[in-house]
Amino acid sequence: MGTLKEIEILVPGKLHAATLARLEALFQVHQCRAGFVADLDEAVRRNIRGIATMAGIDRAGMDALPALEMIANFGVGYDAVDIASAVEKGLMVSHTPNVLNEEVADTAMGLLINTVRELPAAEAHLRAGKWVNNGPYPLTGATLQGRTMGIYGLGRIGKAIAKRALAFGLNIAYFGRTKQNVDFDYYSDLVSLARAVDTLMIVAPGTAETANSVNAEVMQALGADGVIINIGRGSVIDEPALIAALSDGTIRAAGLDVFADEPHVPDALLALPNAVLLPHVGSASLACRDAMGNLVVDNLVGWFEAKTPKTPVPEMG
Ligand code: 8YV
Repeated sequence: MGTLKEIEILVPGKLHAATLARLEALFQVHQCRAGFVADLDEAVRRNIRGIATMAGIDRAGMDALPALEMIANFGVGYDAVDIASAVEKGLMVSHTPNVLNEEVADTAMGLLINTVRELPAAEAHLRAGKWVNNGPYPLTGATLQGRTMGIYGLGRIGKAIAKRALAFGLNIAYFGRTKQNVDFDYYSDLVSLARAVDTLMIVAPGTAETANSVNAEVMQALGADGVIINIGRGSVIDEPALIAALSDGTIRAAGLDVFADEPHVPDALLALPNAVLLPHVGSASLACRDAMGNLVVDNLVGWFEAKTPKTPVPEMG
């Protein structure tokens, strides 16, 4: 076995700067635009054994790299990696669970409070001079108090959100594939969960199973005081149905950190006063991204030194 410095790693698209620096110190690193792996010179492509990526990789990208062994995904969600192709090709895939749980849960609660108590709009009122000229910001129609939060996806991040929501005095219920050994009420389908709660916290990953699962029926079931928060993946929500539900009062408000076609946010959503919109910042603190990036590098080192990455994705068995 050679040294790590002989191993060639490809970074398609942007990567957190500290992560790139650590990778460059350890490996031979090549970079290309996201989605343009096949455009690299054959002489470069044939020696690439690992990938570190925030942007993901598709089948064509994998096919263009004949010596590829490992894909280290920057992020707990790895929907941008074509996992079926990776499994079929016998590639190792890792992700970055746990190190972002608390940061994302903090963001989720901040987004919930901003949405329910209209804090961004209240600040805009102050900055526009309206407090002085027109008087106080109107009382908010909604309160956090007395709410029941239905968590869609009670995994590691969902549980960190639940812990915080309990401290705020909220009741909690959840929906997921399996009933867990927790004290919260379980619902085996999303519509029943939505009927039982007034606040839907989406933490679900972007998979074929979850795609558009928060649809018009779920929004109807949530009801007129309903609030939807999405910190998981944009694909989980039927976005046109959400726009309609926010426009006609089927639900009260939504707080979104993720969107169907990032970084593009539909004009109809931008125009809605009852939508609080964030540019996918759930884990976006320097400290959290440093921790995620270190795990990306540790996974690559673990694979190339001992075939034991720290955090392989569940599909690796
Ligand atoms: C990152 C995320 O923004 O971990 C995830 O799944 O969505 C975020 O923490 C993303 O992975 C960066 O590429």
